[in-house]
Amino acid sequence: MNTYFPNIPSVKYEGKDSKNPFAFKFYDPERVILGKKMKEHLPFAMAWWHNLCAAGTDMFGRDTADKSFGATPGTMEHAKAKVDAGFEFMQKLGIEYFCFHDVDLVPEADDINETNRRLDEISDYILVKMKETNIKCLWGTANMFSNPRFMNGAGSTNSADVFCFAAAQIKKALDVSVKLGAKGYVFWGGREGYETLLNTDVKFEQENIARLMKMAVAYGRKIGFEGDFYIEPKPKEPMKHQYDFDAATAIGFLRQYGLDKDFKLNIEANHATLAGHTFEHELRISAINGMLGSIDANQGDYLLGWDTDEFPSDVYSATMCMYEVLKAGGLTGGFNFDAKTRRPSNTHEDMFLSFILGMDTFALGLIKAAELISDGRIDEFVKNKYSSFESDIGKKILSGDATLDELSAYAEKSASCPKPESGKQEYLLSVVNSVLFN
Ligand code: XUL
Ligand code: CO
Repeated sequence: MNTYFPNIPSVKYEGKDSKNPFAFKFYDPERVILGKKMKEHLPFAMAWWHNLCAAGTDMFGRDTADKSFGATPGTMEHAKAKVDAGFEFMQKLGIEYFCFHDVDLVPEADDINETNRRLDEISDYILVKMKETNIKCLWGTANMFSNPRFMNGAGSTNSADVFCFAAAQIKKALDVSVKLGAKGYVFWGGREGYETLLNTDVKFEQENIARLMKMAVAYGRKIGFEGDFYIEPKPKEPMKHQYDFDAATAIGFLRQYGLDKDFKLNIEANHATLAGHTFEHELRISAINGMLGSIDANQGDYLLGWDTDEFPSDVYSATMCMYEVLKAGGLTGGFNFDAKTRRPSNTHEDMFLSFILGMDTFALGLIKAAELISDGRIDEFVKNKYSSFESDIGKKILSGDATLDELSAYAEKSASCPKPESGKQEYLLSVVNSVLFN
């Protein structure tokens, strides 16, 4: 320890009055909420790519941060330095999981055989660290969007050769994920979509994506992967239209191609808002379909409108998220901070301060969501709202025995037009405020 971040102590819970920037104000891992420890409610994960690889490059400017960790980028020494720095980072914050793309771990070589050899070497190295620290892998994935070969898509490509390269990358990423004991395997279809329908056979592309996913499931199960496969919906960016537009679209796709037993969804907050939904909407749609698997915890910016991948600071949104998660009985996956420090927040200290912000925000969200549930006024309102279906004609409708003739006769007999009751949105919002700021 203390090799890469010598000036940063292990981060501990000090309570809300603490002014220590390197302390948690709300995340108290051992605190029990609704019968479970906070750290069990919130299995946090570090995203290898943002935290250990991305150094601030954006569309208009180069790196602002130093992520060399004392080694020359593009070498295996650098890949190993990132492992060492990453494990020191996670240990100091008490983060128990990480997520990775294949090419986050090692520099990609021109020859796929060499890339795979490097992946073997680095995963051996990571495995030793995992055993020493008890840090685990939440999920792995293959980056099938950065390399120019995927410019026309991976599963959706027009080239059978490129399709085979995508298959090869998935096979290796699954091998590494299984070797590291990952709980999940993610498909985020960054290039699975189109810029114009004029050059695109949508049906062909979607069928081929499904074929690739089926092969991945068959291979994964063959090598002993027992976890969940995930689709991570996103409506656009980099493509104009991406096929996994939102939770409902992805669920429809999975059911259409018989993939729904092996897949769940990985819901990312910023992707939800890009799709014109709230984070909680995407979580609710996933949960009611039995497909809420994991979360990419971040937030966007309504003024910028693109995928800014900011660390979560919005307690209101985190509360609504945790309300959905608690109601769904928790996640099988975890909370991966798919988030990056702002470009001018370019120091190693900023990496820690960002995670402290994100972890405290979700801790507050958990505390407040549990209070909302214990308060009971929202649940009570919703239950009463639908109470007309608990007896008489409503009960009959739910039983599935009612016919249109019968219901029409019922309405004709009542004759006078029914008066709907208030939805009381403003009252419910004031309940939320009173719990948030009690
Ligand atoms: C991109 C994104 C990805 C996925 C994994 O918007 O969220 O980092 O989480 O490929
Ligand atoms: Co993501």
